[in-house]
Amino acid sequence: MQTVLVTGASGGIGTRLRKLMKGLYPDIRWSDLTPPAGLSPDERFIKADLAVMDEVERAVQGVQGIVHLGGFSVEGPWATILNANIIGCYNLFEAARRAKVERIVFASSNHAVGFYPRQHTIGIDAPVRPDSRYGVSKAFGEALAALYAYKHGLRVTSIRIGNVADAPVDKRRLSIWIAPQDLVQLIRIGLEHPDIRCEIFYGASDNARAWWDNSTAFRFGYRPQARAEDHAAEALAADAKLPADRIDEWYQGGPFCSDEFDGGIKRSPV
Ligand code: 15L
Repeated sequence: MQTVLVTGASGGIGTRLRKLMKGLYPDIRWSDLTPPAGLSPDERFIKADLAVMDEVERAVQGVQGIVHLGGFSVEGPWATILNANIIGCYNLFEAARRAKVERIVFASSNHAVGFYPRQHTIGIDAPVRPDSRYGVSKAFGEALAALYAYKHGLRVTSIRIGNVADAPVDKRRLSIWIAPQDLVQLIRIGLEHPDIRCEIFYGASDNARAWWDNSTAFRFGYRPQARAEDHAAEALAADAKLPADRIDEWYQGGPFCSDEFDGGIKRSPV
């Protein structure tokens, strides 16, 4: 892997990756709508609006691998999700195919499956249950990944990222937290492992309270180093200060499920 493009370079995860991926690949191109803060002279930036195919095509030229973090990273109005995450993701995969990019690591999200109750442990074979328009866009990205892998031969890994932070900040995050270094480990598997075809991993650290069966990632050699339980006391203390919310606390997607919820808890799937 000589040249790697990372989209969404100016966002929260991109900013962390710029430090952690330094020197991992000979040529890393960082892309976004605006340059990341503190870009150093040895870092290469390419401006690209994901919703504009010409700009995406320019960004992927000569690249072997892409880490696609770009797009809108929370729930938003339909027009925003449509442009940034649906059209943007299509443009990225299609431009990658045209430019003969070998591999894509797609930043999917736990919100593609957010409407599973917390009492369920789900693997990657559970049907998607998005909890938001944002979650739908991540399920769409996973579907694009399968199309471009099986029809066009790209090697694609979708990582259903939980929550990237230095430590889990509340009870829900104790189950879904991923430390930045563990995320880098998963990304490297996606970019380098010889047997990748079309995989889905859960982006979670070694979390004793996990709701996800991450055995596929473990089979590819993932060995998370960070343990959520080491931060349990602080996370539970912070959680005690949050307002009680039945929907939020029932489902894995938390506030993304309770936001705009008018389905009636009794009629909702368990
Ligand atoms: C996500 O997918 C978001 O990008 C992030 O901002 C967090 O809200 C995270 O999920 C989460 O579920 O905590």
